[in-house]
Amino acid sequence: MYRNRPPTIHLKDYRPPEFLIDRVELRFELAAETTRVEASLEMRRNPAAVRGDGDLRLDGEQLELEQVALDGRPLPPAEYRIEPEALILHHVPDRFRLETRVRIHPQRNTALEGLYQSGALLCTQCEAEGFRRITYFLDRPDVMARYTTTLVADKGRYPVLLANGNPAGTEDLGGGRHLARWEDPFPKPCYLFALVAGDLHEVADRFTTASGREVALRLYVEPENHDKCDHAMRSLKQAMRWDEERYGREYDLEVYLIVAVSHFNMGAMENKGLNVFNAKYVLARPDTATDQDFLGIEAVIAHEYFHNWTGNRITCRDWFQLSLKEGFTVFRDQEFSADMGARDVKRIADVRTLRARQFPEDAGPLAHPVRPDAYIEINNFYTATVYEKGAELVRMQARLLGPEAFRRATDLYFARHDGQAVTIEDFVRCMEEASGRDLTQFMRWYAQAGTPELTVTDTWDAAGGVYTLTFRQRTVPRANRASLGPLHIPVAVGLLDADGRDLPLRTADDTAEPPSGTRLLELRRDETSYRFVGLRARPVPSLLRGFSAPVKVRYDYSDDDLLFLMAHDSDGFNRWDAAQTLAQRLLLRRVAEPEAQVPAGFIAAFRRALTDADADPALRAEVLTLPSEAHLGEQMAVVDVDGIHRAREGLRHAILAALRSELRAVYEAHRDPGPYASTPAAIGRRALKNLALGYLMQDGDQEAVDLCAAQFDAGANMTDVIAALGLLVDVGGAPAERALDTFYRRWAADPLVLDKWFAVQAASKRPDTLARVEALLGHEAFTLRNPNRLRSLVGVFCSLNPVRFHAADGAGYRFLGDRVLELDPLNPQIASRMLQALARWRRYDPARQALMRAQLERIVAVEELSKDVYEVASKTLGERPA
Ligand code: B3K
Ligand code: ZN
Repeated sequence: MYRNRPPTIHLKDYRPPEFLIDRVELRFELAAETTRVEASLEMRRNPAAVRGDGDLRLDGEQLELEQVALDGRPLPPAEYRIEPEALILHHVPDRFRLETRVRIHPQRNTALEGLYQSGALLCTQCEAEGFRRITYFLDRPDVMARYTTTLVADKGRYPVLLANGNPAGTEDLGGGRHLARWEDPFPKPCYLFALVAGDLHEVADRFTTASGREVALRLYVEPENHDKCDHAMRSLKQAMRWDEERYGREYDLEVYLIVAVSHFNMGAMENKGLNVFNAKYVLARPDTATDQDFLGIEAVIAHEYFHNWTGNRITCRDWFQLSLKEGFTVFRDQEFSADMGARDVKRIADVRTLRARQFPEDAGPLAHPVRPDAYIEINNFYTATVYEKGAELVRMQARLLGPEAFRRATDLYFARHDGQAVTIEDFVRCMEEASGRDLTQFMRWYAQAGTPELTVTDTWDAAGGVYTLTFRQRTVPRANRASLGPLHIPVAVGLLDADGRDLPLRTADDTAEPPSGTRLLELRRDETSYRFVGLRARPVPSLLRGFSAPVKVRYDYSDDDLLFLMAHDSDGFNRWDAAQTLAQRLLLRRVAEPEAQVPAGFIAAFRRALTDADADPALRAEVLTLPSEAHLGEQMAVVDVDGIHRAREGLRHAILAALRSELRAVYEAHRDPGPYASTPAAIGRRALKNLALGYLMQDGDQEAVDLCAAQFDAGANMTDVIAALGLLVDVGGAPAERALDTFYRRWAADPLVLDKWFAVQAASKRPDTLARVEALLGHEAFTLRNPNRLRSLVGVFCSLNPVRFHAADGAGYRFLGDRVLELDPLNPQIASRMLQALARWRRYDPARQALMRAQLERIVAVEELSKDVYEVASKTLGERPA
């Protein structure tokens, strides 16, 4: 598992597998300490592959081989070789049955990959390459087989035994042991294998598919969580219906199972018929989960469900194609959430995430194309680029094709590739064939890293009534690659008249009168100009409506233009974006000149947005949220950590000073006395109310603290409680300590709620936050072995608290370095994630750079480093091309 200077895997080296596996029979004798795994594989030579040396090389890691037999004949050791990561058989026939028996140790598995123990449960995580920790296999996604799984276990400890597919019988074996058999009729790659064993509470429901088939839905949770499943189950049924209506996709097995586990490296996993979830994305009750938790559950439940077609029925040929399933499935879940909730708010949230996580990634040492062409450890490539930028690429194609052609294209994709392991080209070819469009140039988006910059200039010819927009695109190539040339970029544009109304966008070439509103321009060259004719006065352009492409737009808006767009743009996304640009501009100005005045126009616009009772509260809250410190830092050549913090806090003070009574009125007007509902309207009201409370708490005066403490004490729902707690903690003192204490005593037994208790302390603006975080490492409820707990404390501090993490003395960096080295031998995936908080080290002042670099060098010097951490540390230092 540990090695220095591990090899790089390249896309160009892809070869079809020499052997195929048609059928897999697995038998597990499950126990936490030692589990025995028997595998019987029906194998044959792949007629489509080039014949190699005749050897069969099976992947396997940390397996104790007890026996290997070929067509029933046990092999003597001379006929095979065991390497640390492989079992090699010499001279196998063209068709044969291979049987192996191995021992594995779930309880000792702290990496949470393969078969592991979570609490009293046994469960698996195989994507990307965890199956090789369960049995010897061809662990690659283009080997698809039919599986039968038999689970044998102690009946008392493991009454529930689950695996992929349909249930195929149970047996009592006597002596307190029992057996369950599962059969999956659909061929699948081994990364979709799963099993779960434990004492679980079952929540059952049913779903009738569009064609009338009955599907049993079951959610499995630890018994104490039996009353936190309603929202997840409702979300699942909505997702199933939506996929039928929007994509014509029906579910295909008799049962759909979801298990919630407490120890999980990421959000959830789409194993065929048996999703395994981080409990965080299943369990919700109004008093334990926030609005954001409710929305996250809806999105992740849907995402994993949608994978059944985009990922499972049609899978990836190799791991370089990861975005084939992830980009498309994220696009699908984003659209689902937009349909279930508030479309503009959802788009704003998604773009916020893209700008906050993907843009920096794409500009830093770990930048890679949506389809990477090289990796050391594939687990490092489950990134914002592959997921979120990948989703934007599918969104652009959907937009270029239009809804009807896009539906024809996805229908074609499902019909043509069902049961196959395919590539991104296969997907895009379906887009082309169904629409007759040529997407050759569009394919560059998948191959080129870096965020394109679009510089826009305009001219106005008053005499001729002609307005010309000129677009210049530029992508700074990343990761030592040459530029691939200009991209095909869809840019949705509107033109506003002096009253803020949309004008028709007519060019001299148009034969028919174009409608007023948005026009989709398609840029294909380095520079493109559009001449809009028949205008009476110079319009104000509304550029990149709905964020129609993942690019940065540079256009020299005046402050007045931005105020105008904020007030009038018919595109909700661009109204918000104008406000963000304006606030960003003002904040950056105040970083340079701390005494700069806040323009009256800005305060007036904020007042209007705050008090505009006709506007959607959720959108008002978005508009009034200032850009984050991290986002502001990304806009600077050298990140001024303290200057940004001061400027942002200063502007918040100024807003409070100018709008105190309005904020108070908005707070009062949006208090919701009724019972909790997770509807978009109710969520929006709470967002606006808590935003107002945040501003009111900005100078920590007694009246505000009392108001906040009262909201905390009222305990109406977790959204309101945690918002109040976070604000109290930022102000500090006795009210904060009292609230923290109350919260802890109330929720000590609920791990997901306790995570929030750790997180609010790690996120605190207070100067002594690192000391507190360090003390919390020793808290009885803290453990490095639970990824959620670790993310709540260490992750939140290092990634979401820039002013404290980047303290000038380097204490934050040392803290992170210590945690990464402590964690790497236990759980390399999480250690590597944490380390990415240092990715942007070159953007800071020389003193901070030196301190961050010292931590990276200290890490990369360690002999026995995981591939995961080695890859991130060495690339971040620039020792290897990304
Ligand atoms: N496919 C999984 C992610 C697996 C991550 C492996 N390191 C969850 C998802 O995207 O749905
Ligand atoms: Zn996914």
